[in-house]
Amino acid sequence: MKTFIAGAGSDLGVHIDGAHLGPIQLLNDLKGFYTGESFTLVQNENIIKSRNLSDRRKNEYEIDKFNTELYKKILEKVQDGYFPITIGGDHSIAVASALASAKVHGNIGIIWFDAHTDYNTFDTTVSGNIHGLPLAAITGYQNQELRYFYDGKTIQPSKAVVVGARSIDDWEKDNIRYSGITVFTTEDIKQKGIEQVVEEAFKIAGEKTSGIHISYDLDLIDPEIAPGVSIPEFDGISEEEAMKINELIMKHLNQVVSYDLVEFNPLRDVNRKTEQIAVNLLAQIIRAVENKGKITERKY
Ligand SMILES: [Mn+2]
Repeated sequence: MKTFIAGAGSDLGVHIDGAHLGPIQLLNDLKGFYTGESFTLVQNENIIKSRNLSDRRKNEYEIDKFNTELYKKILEKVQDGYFPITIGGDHSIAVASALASAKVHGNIGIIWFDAHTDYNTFDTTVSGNIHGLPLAAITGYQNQELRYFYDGKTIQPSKAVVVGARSIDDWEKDNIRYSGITVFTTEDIKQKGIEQVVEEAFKIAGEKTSGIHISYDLDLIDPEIAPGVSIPEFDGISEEEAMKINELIMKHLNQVVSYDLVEFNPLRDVNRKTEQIAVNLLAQIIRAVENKGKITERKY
């Protein structure tokens, strides 16, 4: 199957700088490996960014403008039958990628691999960082300001699953309860094992849906192993578990219709540790998608 790679170079969703440099770095690393036909890079340039901690709606209009452009580019390619792989950028860019997929594939589910649930609203956010709001926007729970560009159906909360959460704000917990999304914490992963948790996530997101969007935030992984993210959280999953998740995603590739890898921040990385993991994850997915439906395996 044909892949379309969208670099989404924006860090407008977080007061810490650097995630906007993630995609250009990763696209560069993937050069020579990536043999697909199509890619784009949307870069946010010439923007005066708000980093003001008391600003409750940091860069709201700029993010909307960025995502409108990104959405159009991804949508066009999904309509042409491509499988989009979107490289962030902070997690706010997933509003564009997930909804482009929902627009074309209809009633899809979503699995959100993340240390955070990203389920705040403009009323509940403590930081005013919009990268903490996208999953609520995607599942139609308030935040319509983040999807003005979208005229399709949002993803049903009952088909949305978060895996790996370990930092959830108090008011955000109320949003989660009211909405009905499913959350598996790192505690659940410790108890049940990563494989069982991910299989349950696929069951929920895949039940009576026409596909699944995967959104993979690198802060899911422990910051000792992957420090190159803007908001690290202690006690994350191991590298083996991170790779296991990718393996399970590839196992379910007949259901998966789109994939994001977000929040790589090169300015925060140490000895390119996070970059290496990100490249490995992306390379595996690209190869698996491109081989999907092929009889002979291409050798790289
Ligand atoms: Mn996130």
